[in-house]
Amino acid sequence: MKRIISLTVVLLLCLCLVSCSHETETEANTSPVVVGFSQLGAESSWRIANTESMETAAKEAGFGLMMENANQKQEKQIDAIRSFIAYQVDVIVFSPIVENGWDNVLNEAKSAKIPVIIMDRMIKTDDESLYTAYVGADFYAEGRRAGEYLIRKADAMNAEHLNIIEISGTIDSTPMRDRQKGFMETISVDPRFTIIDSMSGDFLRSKGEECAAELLEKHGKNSIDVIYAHNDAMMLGTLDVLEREGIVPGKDIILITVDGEKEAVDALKAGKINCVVQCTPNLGESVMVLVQKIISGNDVPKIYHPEESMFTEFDDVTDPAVEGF
Ligand code: GYE
Repeated sequence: MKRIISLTVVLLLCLCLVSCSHETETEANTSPVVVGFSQLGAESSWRIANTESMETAAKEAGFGLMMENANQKQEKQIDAIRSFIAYQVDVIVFSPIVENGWDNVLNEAKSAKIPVIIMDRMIKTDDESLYTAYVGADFYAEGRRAGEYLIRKADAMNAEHLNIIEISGTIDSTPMRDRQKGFMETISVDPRFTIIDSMSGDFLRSKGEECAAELLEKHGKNSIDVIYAHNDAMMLGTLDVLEREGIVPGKDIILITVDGEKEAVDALKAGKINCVVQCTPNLGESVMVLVQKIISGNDVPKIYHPEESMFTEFDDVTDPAVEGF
């Protein structure tokens, strides 16, 4: 009998220990790391996928995510960052809509000792201490890839001369500047190419459509050989215009775009788009790995570019690897 009683006591003690340690665990979990995230908007499928990637990665890492969407307004992003500072989040992450105008608010974050990760687009500043790390694509390399595809295409067609229209992204944003620079620098060494016009479609499908309609009207379809759009959304808007006008996309006019969303990759497979330069929106996991390292006091690389490539009409587009997000 005695033995049974002492066994029961031991068992009860074990149970208590297990539940006690469980309690301390849950207690620790009640104050998770909080990441303040200022997203710039919801202008494209890329952006929506990027937001989802941040939400999923934060959840998987067990971090709280305070997210504010700025609807394409820099002032709203600045307000959001200020609110994260007031809340004393552990780390601030933001995707800057344009490159200039961040020094003041980032100095405030620095004074509050809150580390900042810049995600996707970059800022222009003379003070690199204003951010801990940057995670985002090499947009210059993307622009170069678009140019390299065009040179290959011109060779394959034995083209003597090609007139190009550019539909660019948001003025003064990093992807706009660098996709333009990379493309121009690559083709400018080749006398077969002339950029006859460039217009900003703000990365929006509706504006891309407007630009395409206006440029087509202005130049006439026979003097446009190539359209280079800085993202898929604007290219998909352009496709709508071309098809309405009875122009055969991908044949009458060569179409080059950037991002790699499913609708654009499907259009490449259907022969309507000639080249899709990839830009991954799935940056969330890399960002959360950095957050973890930063709060644990570890060093992190200042710049991280994900690996990217492109899909073109010269590839085997039936390969399952040719897939959009
Ligand atoms: O290409 C575009 C989005 O900054 C890389 O923004 C991002 C760009 C992307 O609106 O679709």
